[in-house]
Amino acid sequence: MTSRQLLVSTRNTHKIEEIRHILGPQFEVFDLSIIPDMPEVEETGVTFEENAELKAIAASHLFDGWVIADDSGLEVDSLGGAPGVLSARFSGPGATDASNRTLLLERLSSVRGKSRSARFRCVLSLARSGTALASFHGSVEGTIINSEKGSLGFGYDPLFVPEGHCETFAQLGAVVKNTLSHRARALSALKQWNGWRG
Ligand code: ITT
Repeated sequence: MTSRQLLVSTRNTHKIEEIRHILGPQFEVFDLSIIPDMPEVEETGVTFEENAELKAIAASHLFDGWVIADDSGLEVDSLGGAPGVLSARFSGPGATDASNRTLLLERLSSVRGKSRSARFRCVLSLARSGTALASFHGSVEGTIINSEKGSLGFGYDPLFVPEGHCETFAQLGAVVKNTLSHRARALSALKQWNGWRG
């Protein structure tokens, strides 16, 4: 079986690791380390879909083949859907995963029980030669707990307990996360895309 080459327009090493794991041997996955000179794409969109398209189209001008970009984040119901598209930059300039988690816990310090409901969302945009061809969505519902648990994964994983489980993504680890995550669901839709058959 020959694998299909796919460039992922990201410099986030955690995302790439998960995408490789989820897609398996059907795809040979590259990241932006193969285009070191590509300028940073400004994420000026107001939706995950817009930002995913911006990142996918930018890389597809510089790579002759299939390109996807992943725009993803956490929506917390009691915060009106924040941090949302700003998930990576939630705590401002110089934000890190750790500073973002600290701010999230601060914002939720007086919020109890069911009101701590949240979901991760992922939108993948598929592009080729400067044109966006399709987008694929995935989400996973869950709850934000009140202190960090676990050391696996990245981003908000130590605070997010997916529905149907008692542990965070950072405790459950890659094998469980990659079967039910927002990213796994969006990638499953990408794998089933009709256009691969053409
Ligand atoms: P690229 O744009 O280069 O892909 P990025 O980290 O800036 O990398 P996004 O703009 O899509 O990516 O922001 C995603 C943020 O949402 C990420 O930095 C995490 O804070 C959070 N996030 C997304 N998926 C996550 C996951 O599976 N687990 C934990 N946090 C996640």
